[in-house]
Amino acid sequence: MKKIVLPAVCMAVVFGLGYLLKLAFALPTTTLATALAADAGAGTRFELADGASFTGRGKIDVGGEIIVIERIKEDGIRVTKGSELAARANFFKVMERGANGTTAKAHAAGTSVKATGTLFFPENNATYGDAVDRLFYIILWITGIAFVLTEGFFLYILIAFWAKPGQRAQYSHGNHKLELIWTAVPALILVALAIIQSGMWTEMKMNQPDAKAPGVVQIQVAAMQYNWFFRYAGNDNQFGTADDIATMTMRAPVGRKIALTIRSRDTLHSFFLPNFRLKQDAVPGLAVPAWFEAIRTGTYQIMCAELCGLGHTSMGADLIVLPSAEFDEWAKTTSEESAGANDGVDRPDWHGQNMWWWWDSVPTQSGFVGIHQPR
Ligand SMILES: [Cu+2]
Repeated sequence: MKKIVLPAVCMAVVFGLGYLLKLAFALPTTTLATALAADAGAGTRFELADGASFTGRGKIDVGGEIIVIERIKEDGIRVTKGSELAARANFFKVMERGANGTTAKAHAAGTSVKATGTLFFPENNATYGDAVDRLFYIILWITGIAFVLTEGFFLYILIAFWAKPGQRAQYSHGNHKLELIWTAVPALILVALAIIQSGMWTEMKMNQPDAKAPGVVQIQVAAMQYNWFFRYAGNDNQFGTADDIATMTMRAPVGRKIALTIRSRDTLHSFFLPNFRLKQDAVPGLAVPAWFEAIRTGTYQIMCAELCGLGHTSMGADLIVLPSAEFDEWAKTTSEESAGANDGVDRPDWHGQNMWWWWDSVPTQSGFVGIHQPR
């Protein structure tokens, strides 16, 4: 009996410590700031206190039980039943509800909305983000169970075989059968994981959006110690012309594919959008494609995730996800302003940086998927 109690206690201790850690890092809750329009049909718009928003069509019955929303496709959110709103992990949940089934307007504002970020992740805002998170949790469970078992066993060994006076230590040469098992099992798990995630990898890395397809927004991303530079083709849809938009804040429309070409002018950087589960190295000499599609508007962080020098920690920018029409308006106006400011001269500077000698000097063809990116 004692043989079981001690290992069990040891494992419980390890597990308990892990759980305490999880509690210590619990996430805050955000608030539904406004919900416009009363009820059914009217294109209810929801805004969260942290600046995110989405537009729903159909009913939201915050005071009652079920929220029924059809998300409007033009706003970038797949049309789904609203009952999924609470069920789907990476959208938000309405946690507190009014007393009876009245309208959204009456009850929604001020409603506590739990951010669906977790201990490990901020809220997801990418169409493929759920899949990434699912893979993470599968791996976390596997490694978590292995961690508790091995650390618990370690603790048990420490206590059970504590030095006693007059007792000599034993020497062991190991056990071939055991070693074979604990090598083969992880190898099999790795192979299984590789198979499970291959579809997701294909979607994220191989199926790059067709940059010329309608609705797709192309953005050239240049990393340079210690800033991110972004460039849009502008109204003529042609890079390298006077009406290019050069900016250090990235803007993107919700619900449309954003095709990025990421390059570095000096050293290794890594273009990281935590909310979009997108992390892609910027490699000198390569033009690396990446893409995402936002499911919600709002302002999000862009970071550098590769130690690139003394200023690495401050190498960040904002990504502002706008409603589609608002983005188009911004792009049109800003492109016209650029054309004016550049006096119609092609190959304009990038936000005060003369990038063209460099941009033209290295190949713009991707090193790992072999797709051509227009200059
Ligand atoms: Cu960097």
